[in-house]
Amino acid sequence: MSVTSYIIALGSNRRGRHGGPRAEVQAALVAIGGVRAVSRIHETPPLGPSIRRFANAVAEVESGEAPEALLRRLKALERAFGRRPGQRWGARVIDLDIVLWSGGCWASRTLTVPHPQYRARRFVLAPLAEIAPDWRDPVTGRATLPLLHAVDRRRPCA
Ligand code: A4P
Ligand code: MG
Repeated sequence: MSVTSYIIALGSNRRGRHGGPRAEVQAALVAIGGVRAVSRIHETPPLGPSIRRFANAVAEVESGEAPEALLRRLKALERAFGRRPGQRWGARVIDLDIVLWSGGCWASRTLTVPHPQYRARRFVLAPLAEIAPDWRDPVTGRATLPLLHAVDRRRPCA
């Protein structure tokens, strides 16, 4: 199979066996492997009901896996890091979402790429702008930087 590029968003707002949220994100980057580029780790205010702040980062990963195979591996990694199924949007040791891939769009029962919410999320777009400012959303045709600016215009104080 040919090599494919994926953009993966990492988030943590709970201590795990590697340490605090930053250490969990760093350990997850090592575990995922194939990292070609990685953003800084951003400390972000929680969106949704969680109280704890998040560590968020975005990585470009090279992989020969098809999207569903990568999702299965990421879910297995989340479990290995100690993430337990529970309240949606609850505090989590690690959350690994597939944001974009070089193949364009993917839609199945278990996986939608691009991630349906990434266009509205500053905690994804700001780190993404560091490593892939020109990557175009295949659905809207808009690149990362204009998407980030649009979010900032809507919430000038966030
Ligand atoms: N799924 C479908 N498409 C995808 C995709 N592109 N990537 C399915 C990953 N998974 C995808 O996700 C639930 C199911 O979505 C998966 O089993 C998969 O089949 P999950 O990760 O198990 O559950 P979740 O994370 O609780 O739900 P969700 O909808 O992924 O939540 P989000 O969107 O990840 O939001 N605030 C800050 N500051 N930073 C954060 O990182 N994260 C969240 C969680 C809320 N607030 C936050 C942050
Ligand atoms: Mg998720």
